[in-house]
Amino acid sequence: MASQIDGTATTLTRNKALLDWVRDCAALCQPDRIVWCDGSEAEKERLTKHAVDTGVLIPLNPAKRPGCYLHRSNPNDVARVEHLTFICTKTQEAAGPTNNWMAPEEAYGKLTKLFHGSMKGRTMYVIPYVMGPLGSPLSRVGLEITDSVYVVLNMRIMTRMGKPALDMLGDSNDFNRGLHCTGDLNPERRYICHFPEDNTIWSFGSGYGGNALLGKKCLALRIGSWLGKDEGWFAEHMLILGVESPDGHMTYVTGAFPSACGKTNFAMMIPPKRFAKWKVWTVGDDIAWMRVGKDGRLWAVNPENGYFGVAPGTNFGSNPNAMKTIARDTIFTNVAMTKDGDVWWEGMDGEVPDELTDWQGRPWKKGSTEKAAHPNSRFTAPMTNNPVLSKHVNDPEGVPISAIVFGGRRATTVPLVLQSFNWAHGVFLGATLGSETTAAATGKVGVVRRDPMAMLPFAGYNMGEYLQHWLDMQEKIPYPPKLFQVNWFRKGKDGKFLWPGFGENMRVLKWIVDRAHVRVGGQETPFGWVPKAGDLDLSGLDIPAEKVDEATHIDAGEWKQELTEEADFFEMLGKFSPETLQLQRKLLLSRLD
Ligand code: GTP
Ligand code: SPV
Ligand code: MN
Repeated sequence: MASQIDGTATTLTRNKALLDWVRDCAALCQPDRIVWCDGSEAEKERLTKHAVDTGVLIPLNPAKRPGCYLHRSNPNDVARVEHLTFICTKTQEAAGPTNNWMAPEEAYGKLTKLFHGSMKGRTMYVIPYVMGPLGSPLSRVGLEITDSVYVVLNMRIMTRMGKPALDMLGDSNDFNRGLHCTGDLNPERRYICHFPEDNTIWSFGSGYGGNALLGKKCLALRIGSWLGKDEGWFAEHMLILGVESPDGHMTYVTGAFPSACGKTNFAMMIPPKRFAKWKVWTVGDDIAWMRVGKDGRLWAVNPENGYFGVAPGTNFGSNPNAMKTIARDTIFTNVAMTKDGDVWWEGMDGEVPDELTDWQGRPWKKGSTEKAAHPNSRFTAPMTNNPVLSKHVNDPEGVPISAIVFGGRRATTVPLVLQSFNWAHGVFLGATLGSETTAAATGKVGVVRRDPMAMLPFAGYNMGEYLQHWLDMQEKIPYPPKLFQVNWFRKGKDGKFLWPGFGENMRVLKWIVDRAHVRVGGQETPFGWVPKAGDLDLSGLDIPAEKVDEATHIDAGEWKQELTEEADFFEMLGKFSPETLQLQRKLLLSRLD
């Protein structure tokens, strides 16, 4: 078998460390075949045909969705598994109280047994990829070994995959070693293990999204955040957008919202009529890597190359740019299929079809109490399909950030928008972010939990140290972005959202941009700056003024309860819980009293 490795590989790379590692993985997993991925069109065609022939992908109607395919996961494998995700550091303290921890020897031992012989009868694909624009000082090379052709085809969309990655790596040993095997999809034998001290990821027993596409949450966030702490930068669960004002001036904003809480939608937003001369451009929809530029501002790149976006709720009203993005060359996962071979999900435009094939391949009839598409069904689409893709998305330096927005999904308490008084107070707003859980991870949906900076499932080290890193970065950023908090998800007594959201979020974004450039006043409250009466442009907005009042209302009673929960969270963080943030909480409490 060794000759086979060398035979295929040497045309692509002579990197000894890489060849040795691939040989070791092959000896462990014992695949029948090894395929090195070069990222070419011919390879895509070949692998797509193979995926169709083996039932991994179902071709969709080429007249309706050219180049599009449907994939159905095993029904037990449809979301991230936070309880099976581990940070494997020498000490448990390094992983901290919010991560599952396993000692590296134990994790390597356990998973070695699982990987042993796990690819017998299967093909082992070797995927070289880059996270980040080619030539960017932030970019990183990863290698993912997988037995899943679905993973290969997704990684091809989500990363800069193939030859450019090997060219960037050269003969360097500095690459992330990602080993993935689908196994038998038994949740009892499912582990997503990160070894940040070894720049290594081992993932076994899931074929789904964030568990299996190792460049995304595993490398770009968990390993990335670890590197960011050591090297003085940020790896964050953030969208990146550019807002162009009528005079052509661009302002770049990042936003941290937890999973399935609106990043993709905000990043692709189309401003309403009132803001017809404004334009929003997408740089990224899920992950931002940010570092201090020579000019003293914070600069962000999107490490990804495509979108792995939530399907349900996406329609031509809520997110027309996403609908255009997924019109072609897209892989759909766990959505429903129409009779004529198109896709469907809850919240799509138009009439609900009478009959569908549901996400599990079963016949489905209108009026059924079960959902036709899985609530965490997704599309994987190349970013180049996005009609509002920023022209700076491949810039090695990235874009300069003027504002950072933290936003959770909160039915109560948290107002539409707040600006922090200063950096430490803004870090406090981000650190205390609460949000209702969603279908993006297995477990109960709709439970409010603390999700600091939307990074609870993704910080690859001690959460207290992570928050301290945010505080410490202040002195490294001479011209820091302004920090904000938003909530699109507050509900009225009728249980309906008070704020129309989606494109209408432009009204809030405009205030944020104006504040970031110190062009508009604000009203000081104990919680932070809020828009002065009349400063939030509501003209042409077709909802009763009382609803906006309710969405922006701050109730001292509700906040006292909130602050108690925040105290519990800071206490849970233990000895690394930053003193500064606890002081911020006490200051707020004293302002309230
Ligand atoms: P991940 O890919 O999981 O990280 O999610 P995301 O943060 O990119 O979330 P996304 O934009 O895909 O939105 C998730 C869900 O929230 C979808 O069902 C949207 O329709 C809904 N949503 C997004 N923005 C808004 C909004 O402004 N208001 C309301 N009410 N719903 C929204
Ligand atoms: C998320 O859950 O935040 C996602 C989807 O963006 S996944 O890639 O599965 O993590
Ligand atoms: Mn995400």
